[in-house]
Amino acid sequence: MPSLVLSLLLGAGLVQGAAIANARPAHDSVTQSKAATSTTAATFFEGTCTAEKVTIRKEWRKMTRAEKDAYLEAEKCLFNLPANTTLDGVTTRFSDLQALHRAYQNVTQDSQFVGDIIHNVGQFLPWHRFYMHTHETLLREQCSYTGPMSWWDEEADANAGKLFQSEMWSANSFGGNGTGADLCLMDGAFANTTMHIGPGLEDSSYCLYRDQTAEFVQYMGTDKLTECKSHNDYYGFFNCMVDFNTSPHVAGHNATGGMMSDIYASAGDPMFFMHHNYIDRVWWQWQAGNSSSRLTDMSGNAYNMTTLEVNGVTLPASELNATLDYVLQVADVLPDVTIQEVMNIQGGYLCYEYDY
Ligand SMILES: [Cu+2]
Repeated sequence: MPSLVLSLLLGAGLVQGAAIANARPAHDSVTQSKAATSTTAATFFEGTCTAEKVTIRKEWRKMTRAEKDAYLEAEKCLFNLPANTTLDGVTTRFSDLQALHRAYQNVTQDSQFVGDIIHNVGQFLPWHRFYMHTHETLLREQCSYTGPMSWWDEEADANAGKLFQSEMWSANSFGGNGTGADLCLMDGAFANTTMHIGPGLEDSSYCLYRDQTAEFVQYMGTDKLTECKSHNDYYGFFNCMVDFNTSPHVAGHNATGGMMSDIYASAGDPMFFMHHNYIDRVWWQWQAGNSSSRLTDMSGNAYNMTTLEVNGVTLPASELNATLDYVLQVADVLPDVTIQEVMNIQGGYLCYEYDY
């Protein structure tokens, strides 16, 4: 299999998706081998995942005060542990996560620049499911977190017409909108946090910032989700849900705004993980809606074909599609897995359920 070297070479590479602050030369460099209705009423236990072992991911508002505090403390613990990757710009264990999400948007494989291999590609949803699991694993193993993982019910907040008035943004949760000229986050558990990854592909010291933007809320409510879930095939669902600028995935990023709208640096805002667990839940709801086909339904390009074309990259046809045996990586923070291993959130490698 080809080796991946996250690029030092990108000048003004192609970027897609959410707004990008800039496209300066990358600093990340790592070498690794590419080895090889209610959802929740239904269970799909397999292998080592059993009813006794399954963990429940709870919507933030369903968490007790003690659970919320423990979750926020564990996240802050990751901000206070030393980095454990060699990705450039890392300063803390949390920044390892942020940096690896960026690194996979800037990939050189066998000396060929292939760019972003985690967005606008078929493996988007499985990779981000694996990435959410990676975050959970760090909270539990490095910060002794024993409580539930959590998610943000964006659909409910959008339907209620008060996305930015919800408890998510309160001073004893994730804090609210940015304030001042730099839109720095000044309240909540992550107030006054200095970031070191980004903006964009740059590394500098700047505040964790937000810029809540109401125009995107229209893509986050039940109408849009119903449209996306009406697709019978993964590709249609994925495009509607994740890929288009009118998608709930992009809307959640851009409604939160600030760092969350910077595709490279976005994982620096702890809301990223609440948002992507929500997106993961919607994918799971869709999968569970027709499990006989959708637990194995994977498709789409494995690479951004425009990036390959612009850079004159040629790859074997066998590598161009996202298939169940495609290998997902998180810069060795956890061992690689295949897409197949994360298709079922109760398939043994993963073992969780959403509370509703
Ligand atoms: Cu992402």
